[in-house]
Amino acid sequence: MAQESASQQFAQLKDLDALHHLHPFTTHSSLRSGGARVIVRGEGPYIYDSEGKRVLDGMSGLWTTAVGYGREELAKAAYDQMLELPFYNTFFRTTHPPVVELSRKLAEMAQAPLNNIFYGSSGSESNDTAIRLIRHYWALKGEPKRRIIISRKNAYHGSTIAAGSMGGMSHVHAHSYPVYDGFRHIMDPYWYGEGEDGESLEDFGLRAARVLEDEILAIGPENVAAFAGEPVQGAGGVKIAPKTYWPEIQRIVDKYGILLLADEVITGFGRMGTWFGSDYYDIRPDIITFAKAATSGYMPLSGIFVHDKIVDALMAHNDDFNHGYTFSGHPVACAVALKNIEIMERERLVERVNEFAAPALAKMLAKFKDHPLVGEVRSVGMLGAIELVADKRKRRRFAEPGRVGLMCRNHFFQNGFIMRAVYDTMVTAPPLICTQAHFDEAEAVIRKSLDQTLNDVAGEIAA
Ligand code: PXG
Repeated sequence: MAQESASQQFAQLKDLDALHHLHPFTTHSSLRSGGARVIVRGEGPYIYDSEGKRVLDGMSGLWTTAVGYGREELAKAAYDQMLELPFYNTFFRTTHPPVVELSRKLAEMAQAPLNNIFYGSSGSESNDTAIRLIRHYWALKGEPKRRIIISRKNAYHGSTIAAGSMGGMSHVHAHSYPVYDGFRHIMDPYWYGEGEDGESLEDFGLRAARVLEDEILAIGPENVAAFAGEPVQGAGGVKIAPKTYWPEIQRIVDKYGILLLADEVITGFGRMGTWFGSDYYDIRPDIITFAKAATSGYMPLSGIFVHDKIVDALMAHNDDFNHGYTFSGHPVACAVALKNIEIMERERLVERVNEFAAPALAKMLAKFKDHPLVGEVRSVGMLGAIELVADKRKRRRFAEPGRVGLMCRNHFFQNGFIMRAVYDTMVTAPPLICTQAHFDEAEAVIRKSLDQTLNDVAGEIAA
């Protein structure tokens, strides 16, 4: 009886959700007819829905819950800070202990010249801050013409007008009417999609990086402010650049003296087995943007690390940088970030990714490379992808991109493991705490779901 009324309540909740809640990146007409899945609880790497179904969360919420769900310590850190000082702003020469402590901690963790942090509450805000600061920097340096930021196709940098324009997703641009001026997009380092027949990964990496130089020369180096890129493209399909790519990008950026912005909203805070993806690739960004796993998502917090040379330019200029958010350096979010980093250090989660979890994920995914539906598997750190194709020998995709990915994603959820479909690329970013038992559980679901999908599309697969 009690159970029945709970399920009635959830049915009503779904109806109300469809009536009153506009979801991000969602086809609302379909939501109104089917309703959303109601997620009610999380514990460790698992989430639970309103039907009582337990699902292993292979997407960490959305590339976010590094330390997993249900951490009482994080709740306690928020609770204590809320009682002490739930909010005060950091404008007008005020500060508070959590923001100072977090800034000191982050400066210690980052590469040497990144000693200052500017805060926001989302990755999009951070990228907007970075865009404004980059342009302001060049104006302060007496080169105001340097305004253009070059980024990559299929990059995701957020949904605000500026961050969405810096991103390279055409379906986002299509809803910006028109794209905000001053951004150019070059090819992404996606060997599986863009590599030519017989082209090695290494050669392709160099070719993809050198497009940056061509673009700089075409625009005129005197007009270029920065290059922006995610160390690994996440929402674009976990596209992992060949090893030759980032060193060549660094060479080009240095040669033309433009700034390098590393968007580490996904790769920051341990996901690659290093604190930052920039450490993994040994690149030297002038700005790093971060969000998501800084708090494991328990509170919204984002920020940008700023190179000393940019800070020096601000210092030399006796005026405001006219930018900031009410919640820049929110005390509760900062307290939670500090505790989250403490947990990661105490449990050696970053080292653990390196020593155990990343190799375990890679090994598990590699078991699917001979599956008839799978064109490629790839992974780095705790980021992985499976390409679903119609003809694996010819790297031929399915007609109507995304249809098969969506079918597969639904099987995954039904079978108990969340992967996200980026068109027909299945991607995963599991919590950093996953054990071998979790990888085994994921493996069984992936096998079953790929077989079910293969069954659905059997007639479309090349023999
Ligand atoms: N940069 C990167 C690299 C991101 O992945 C953002 C910036 C923007 O962060 P906010 O906090 O403003 O959302 C992101 C966000 C997906 C998906 O479908 C990915 C993100 C957000 C929503 C959906 O994979 N990444």
